[in-house]
This record gives sequence, C-alpha cells and structure tokens, in this order.
Amino acid sequence: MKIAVLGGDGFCGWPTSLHLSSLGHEVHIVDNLSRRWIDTELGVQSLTPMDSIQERCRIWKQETGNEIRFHLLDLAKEYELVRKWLADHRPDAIIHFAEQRAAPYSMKSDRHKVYTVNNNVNATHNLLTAMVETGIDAHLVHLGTMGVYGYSSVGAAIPEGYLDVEIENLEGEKKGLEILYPTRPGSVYHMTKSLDQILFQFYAQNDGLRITDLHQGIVWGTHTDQTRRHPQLINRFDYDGDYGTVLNRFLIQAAIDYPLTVHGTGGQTRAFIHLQDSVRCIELALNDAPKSGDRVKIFNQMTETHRVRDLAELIARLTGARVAYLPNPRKEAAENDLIVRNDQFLCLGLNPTTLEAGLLSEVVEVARKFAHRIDRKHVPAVSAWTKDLAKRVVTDPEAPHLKSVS
Ligand code: NAD
Ligand code: USQ
Repeated sequence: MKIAVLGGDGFCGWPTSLHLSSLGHEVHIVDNLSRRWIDTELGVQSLTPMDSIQERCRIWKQETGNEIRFHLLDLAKEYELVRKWLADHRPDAIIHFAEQRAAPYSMKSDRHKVYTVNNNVNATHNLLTAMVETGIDAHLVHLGTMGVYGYSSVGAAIPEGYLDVEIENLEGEKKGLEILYPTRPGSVYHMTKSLDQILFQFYAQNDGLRITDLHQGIVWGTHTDQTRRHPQLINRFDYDGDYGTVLNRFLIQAAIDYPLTVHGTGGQTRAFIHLQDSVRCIELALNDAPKSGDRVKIFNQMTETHRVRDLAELIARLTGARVAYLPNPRKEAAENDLIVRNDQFLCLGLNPTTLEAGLLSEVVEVARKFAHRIDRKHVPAVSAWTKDLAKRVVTDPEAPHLKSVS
C-alpha cells in the first residue's frame, strides 16, 4: 500500500513509519516539524539525540534499502497544498498523528489553548475536506485518545466508542439508539480529540469516507524492533513536564535519582500501551478497513490499566527511587477506576506486551545512557489547569522538605 503518515516525525509516527516500511509498504511522511519548534520554545530536547528527519530517512534506506519520503507540509495552515498533495500522491491509506498532543502544553496559557484548537481541529478538518474534494478512496486511521471518555468511575467497562441507549418517544415507547460514548475531556488537548470525533462522524455519514479512530492510552517505552537497528534510527523520548508522559517520566526520574513526581494521591487510573504494540495495532487497523458508508470504526488501543501511585511504587521498588506526592497541577478526579474493553484488537491478533521489569529497565538504561542531556529544571510539571491551581505548583520537588516523602 502507499501510506501517508501525517506527523511521521513524532514519537509514535516515526516507529510506525519504520514498521510499515519494513512490511513493504511505500511510506510518505508528512510533517511540519512543529514539535521540533515547540522543543525550542520550551527550551527542552528529546532525551535521545534525534537526527533531522531527512537524515533518519537516509539511514533507514542505507540499512534496509527501503525508501521513506519526507514532505514538509502544515496540515492546519496550508489547505491548498494539502489538497494538491493528496491529488498528486493519491495514498491508499492515511495515518493521522499530526496534532499537538500534550495536555499540559494545551493548558499553559490562552495562547497555547488557541494554538492547540486551531492546529488540531483545522488539521483534521482540512484533511477530511481535501479527501472529499480530491475523491481519493483512502482509509483514514486517526490517533485519538482514551481521554475522550473522561475518568469518572461508573463501575462499567468503557465500550469501544459507541453506547447503546434507550429513549422514550412521544407515545411512551422505548426506542433503541446507538450514540458516540458521551465525551468528557479533561484538557483543551483532549477536547480537540472529542471535536475530531464529530468531524469523523459527519464525513463518514455525508461523504462515505472510510475512517478508523483509535482511542489510544498512554504510550510508554522507546524502542521498537526497527528503531533498534541503528543508533541514528532512535526514537524521540520526551521527559519534560509538558510532553513527558507519566510512566516514561517516572523511569527517567528513577534513572537520574530525581523523586518520582506523583500528582496528588496518585489515585488516577489510566490506560497504557507499549510503543511496540502501538505500531502493531496500527498495522492491524489498516488491514481491517471499514467500507464506504460504514460508521466510523472505533478501537480502544490499550492493553492494561494502572493507578499512578502503583506505577511509582513499582518503579521505586525496582530502582530504589524516592517518591514525592505533589499538589496536582491538573483539575482531574483524585481517584478513579477504569475498566476498558479492547476485544477488537485482541480478536485481530494483538498479543499484548504488558508491564514487566525487563522492558521497564530497558527505558531506565536508555535514560542512564543519555542522562547528560537531561535538564533537571525541566522535569517538574508546572502547567496548571486553573489560576488557583497555579498558586500551588511545586517547581522544585527536590526541595529539602519534600525529599523524604516516601
Ligand atoms: P508528537 O508530538 O511526538 O508527534 C506529533 C507530530 O505531528 C510531530 O512530529 C509534529 O511536528 C506533527 N504535527 C503537529 N501538527 C502538525 C501540523 N499542523 N501539520 C503537520 N504536522 C504536524 O506526538 P506523538 O506522541 O507521536 O502522538 C501522535 C498522535 O498520537 C497524537 O495525535 C496524539 O494525540 C496521539 N496519542 C499519543 C499518545 C502518547 O502517549 N504519545 C497517546 C495517545 C494518543
Ligand atoms: N501524572 C503524574 N505525574 C507526572 C505526570 C503525570 O502523576 O509527572 C499524572 C497526571 O496527573 C495524570 C496521569 O499521570 O493523572 C497521566 O498523565 P500523562 O501526562 O501521562 O497523560 P495525559 O496527559 O493523559 O496525555 C498522554 C498523551 C496524550 C494521550 C493521552 C492518552 O500525552 O497525547 O492522548 O496520554 S490518555 O491518558 O489515555 O487520554
């Protein structure tokens, strides 16, 4: 297949591009490199040294003989060019990773909120309308988030996207209805993924676009089979307070003897998936495309759930790290349960990689190797969800009064 990977320079997009290329697909990366600019804005860098995207593609060709082409394009701002690109290249499938994906970044200031909404909603809508206009019949696979469901404990398993409900009509008869699971996003970033869902629903129904939306949990790990092939194929790894995600952050914190930064009681339960499984799920979703006229196919792309404090305690046991329980900069439920259905990927053959010591220590090893690249002042999460919460943010969890919390 000819596959366009939008956002293919990113943490999930790069290993997915390599995985699909190694399966023999013709891969085209489309990216505006905005994440590299955001690193500069924040004064941070990937823990791992990333080469330019052109250099990464050159090394891949040298190692495998397979070509991955790179196209510099802003999906949100350059509509005419997006349409022309699709008309010229006519991909069989499009994988859409190209959004601003950090919740803390999206909540930093009004400017960051505006950027995240403009970037994410426009990127998705430009793509959809350009697909209709060019008449291409590509299967669109979008990376959404488990966060669209929200984290209230209802005591029932979260279904894969849709909910069967009953409503009473004017005659008093009960009528069945299938609806999108009610969204309850917890950040401006997560809200853009909820808006994406409505855009997909409309274009599948109105224009028969074939769309799969993957509601992905938190991705952890750094290597895949392909990124291990050469030091210059190494993946991005975010550790900072905005882009670093919880499990990967705890692992690098352990590696550099920094207290594990648990927000609040750590009673938040979240869904997780290892990077290797994430790329495999995309392959499985590609091979299971909906037909024109079908509703949007929604998968929950996760393999296990964990409570934040359990992860911190596990890593502390494995590595001897200290745990700091900090005031939570986010407005979120202090404690929640989470039960998630993921039957569809299991039926398609996903064999989940679950949390185990070997994989956890692999990340700690990577972090130790590149520890000299970590700027400790960028480790704390300082982006607060409200002005009141901002007053309680701890900018230095290493301060003496917090050191011996656990
Ligand atoms: P990332 O920030 O590493 O990569 C995103 C890529 O998209 C970057 O290379 C960026 O330059 C590009 N991009 C952003 N806006 C663009 C635009 N307007 N035009 C062209 N390119 C643009 O993020 P990631 O961690 O790889 O996440 C990829 C996708 O997967 C996101 O949509 C995210 O919401 C979703 N996701 C990620 C995780 C996770 O834990 N990382 C979990 C669930 C879902
Ligand atoms: N947390 C801590 N300490 C930290 C960092 C985070 O306790 O140092 C807590 C947060 O308060 C939150 C939980 O860990 O309760 C998860 O935070 P996170 O930053 O790991 O994940 P999140 O903000 O939800 O976002 C990440 C990705 C996003 C993706 C989402 C999937 O950045 O792109 O959509 O995971 S999900 O969480 O399933 O919605």
